[in-house]
Amino acid sequence: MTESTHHPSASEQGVMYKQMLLIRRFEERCNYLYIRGEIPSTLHLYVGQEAVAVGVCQQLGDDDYITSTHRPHGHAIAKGVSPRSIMAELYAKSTGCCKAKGGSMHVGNMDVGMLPAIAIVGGGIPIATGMALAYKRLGTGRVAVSFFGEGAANEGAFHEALNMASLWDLPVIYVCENNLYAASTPVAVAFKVKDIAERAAAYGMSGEVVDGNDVLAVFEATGRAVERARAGLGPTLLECKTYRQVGHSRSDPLTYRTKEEEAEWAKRDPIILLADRLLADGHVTEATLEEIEREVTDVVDDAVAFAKSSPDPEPIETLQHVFFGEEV
Ligand SMILES: Cc1ncc(C[n+]2csc(CCOP(=O)(O)OP(=O)(O)O)c2C)c(N)n1
Repeated sequence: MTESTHHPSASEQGVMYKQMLLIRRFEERCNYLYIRGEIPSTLHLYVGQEAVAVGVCQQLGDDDYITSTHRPHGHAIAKGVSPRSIMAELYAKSTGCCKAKGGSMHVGNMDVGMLPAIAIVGGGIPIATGMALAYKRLGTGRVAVSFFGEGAANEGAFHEALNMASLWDLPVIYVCENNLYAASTPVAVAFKVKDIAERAAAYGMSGEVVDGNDVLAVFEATGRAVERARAGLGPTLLECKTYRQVGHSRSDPLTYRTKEEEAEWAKRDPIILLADRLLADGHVTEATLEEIEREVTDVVDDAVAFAKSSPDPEPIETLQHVFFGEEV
């Protein structure tokens, strides 16, 4: 098969810009609300990694399922889970996407192809592999995608799943978001290989290193992987090199990395990179970008208003939508 690369059109690039900005503004608001004590529990923010979720999900349909991690807000928004339902979930309201039973680390919506996120590091990898096995056996033409951090690539489940997927030519894409730290552990002390994508060779599958801060590069690499998967040519390991611009979760003093490193990565902010490119290519004007900013702010305001005005779950709901064997 000759692989073709689909370069995103100006309008596709505009859509991806808006989505990345929505994820960023949504999470900035979450952080603010969290610090004010309005939303409970903890948050793992995706700030800086938006190009990965958006570039990948832009290549998928509602029937192509993704698995996600403890850092799932970006994946959820990119896959089409409504910001209202995510915010309501963070507020633990009954209108939340998991009816207040999941919280930040479990957001998702099966209707748009996102299994509620799994906070066990590496936990989504074998599940996506199983979904891909089902897709293949049913002859659906669908593709499964698993997002995970580089820390998960050192879990046993990663190796077992990739070997099986490759053996059986399963239509699955493993998206490793290498943000250089697994909580406070730098990649240099956890990996002997330079690129995690090299591990694809060990299982006889395609592997590719991608600039994870360049949404167009992520989009194009995913397009090639989706094409291979749908053609029955098996799985791909995409390693997206990126950077988490904020702490791992709440109260992370960030003592394990330098301010200089943070400043270097800030220059390669994925949203600014795309804005600069759109302006340089004449696809947008400053006024268009300001308009998108206003639209995104409206969506976030609306999500917060919806969440705040939604009802708390009734006590009986504790027993609903869970498996007891009997409908309550
Ligand atoms: C099996 C398992 N071990 C440990 C943890 C605790 N934990 C939560 S996030 C995290 C770091 C994960 O790093 P990585 O996979 O690189 O993802 P990132 O946080 O960088 O997005 C750890 C160790 C967990 N949730 N699950």
